[in-house]
Amino acid sequence: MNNTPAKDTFAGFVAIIGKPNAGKSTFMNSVLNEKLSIVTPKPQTTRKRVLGIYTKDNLQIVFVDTPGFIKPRYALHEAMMEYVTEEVLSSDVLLVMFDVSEYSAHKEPFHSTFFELLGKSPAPKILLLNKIDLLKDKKAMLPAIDYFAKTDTFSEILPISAYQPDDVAKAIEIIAKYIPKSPFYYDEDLLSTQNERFFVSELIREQIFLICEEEIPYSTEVSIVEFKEREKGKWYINAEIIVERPTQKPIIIGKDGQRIKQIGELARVAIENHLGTPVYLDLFVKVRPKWRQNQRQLKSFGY
Ligand SMILES: Nc1nc2c(ncn2[C@@H]2O[C@H](COP(=O)(O)OP(=O)(O)OP(=O)(O)O)[C@@H](O)[C@H]2O)c(=O)[nH]1
Ligand SMILES: [Mg+2]
Repeated sequence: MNNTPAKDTFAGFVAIIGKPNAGKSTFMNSVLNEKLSIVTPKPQTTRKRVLGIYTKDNLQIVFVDTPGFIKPRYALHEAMMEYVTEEVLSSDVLLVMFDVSEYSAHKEPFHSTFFELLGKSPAPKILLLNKIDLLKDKKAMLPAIDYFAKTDTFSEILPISAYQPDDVAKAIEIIAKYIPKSPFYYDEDLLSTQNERFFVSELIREQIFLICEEEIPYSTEVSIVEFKEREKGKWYINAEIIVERPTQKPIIIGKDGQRIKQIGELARVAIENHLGTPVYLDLFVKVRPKWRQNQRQLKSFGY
């Protein structure tokens, strides 16, 4: 019989919250050194919760990447904000991400409703002032630090660049101090909980965000219709790109089908990298009028 006492383990859920485009998904990917959440320069890229499970020695931090905090304009936004609220109310630690390069003394960094939501959680709150690499003069972050310190909301305030491994390591060290004693929630080899269909649809949506302009990325959803793993030869994936209006369909398709071809080629490469196998990707564009405002439709897309 083994008489050595079991080592104490520490485990907890850490919600990554903040405004759109602050670098929440970038940070989580940096922590896990893996592309789990899609990242684009456009706001409102993330729409669902994405888990990133960091396990090292006797510590497991379950990061939950969330959509950026916004005032809802559609049922889609309401579903997105429901994820944020649920994570704020249930997480062990709240990691608030703010793009410090956009701080201005003349503008409130967060809408008051964001602080109201934070106030509903007893969890310790850690503020990451992200994108310090964009500051020409590092002193420029002092007014932001001062402002947030005066809110009396945060246990820690740490300036970082989500691109810098040293900064990310420092952030993990600080977060770890607040993780409670608990058994692990997940197998130590597991990185995330979403299925492959989810990652594939996200990688297609990422290309639409990167390639299409204006309202198109926001009016678009991706739905996997067929996902066939094959022992031999390429896997077959058939996906629908859903748009809101008939006029948006030719925009996605492009002249002589050039745009959808480009989306398909770039997404296929990303999907092959992710799955580690060659893939045949078939894309079709479908119109679902006002899907962003339709609860049933949203449900069918997994919201
Ligand atoms: N210069 C710089 N850019 C960054 C940094 N972190 C993230 N970015 C960029 O900021 C943009 C937004 O990053 P995301 O990680 O998608 O931001 P997000 O907070 O997840 O955004 P939403 O999903 O829309 O809420 C991308 O173009 C990133 O490459 C950083 O530390 N420095
Ligand atoms: Mg994101």
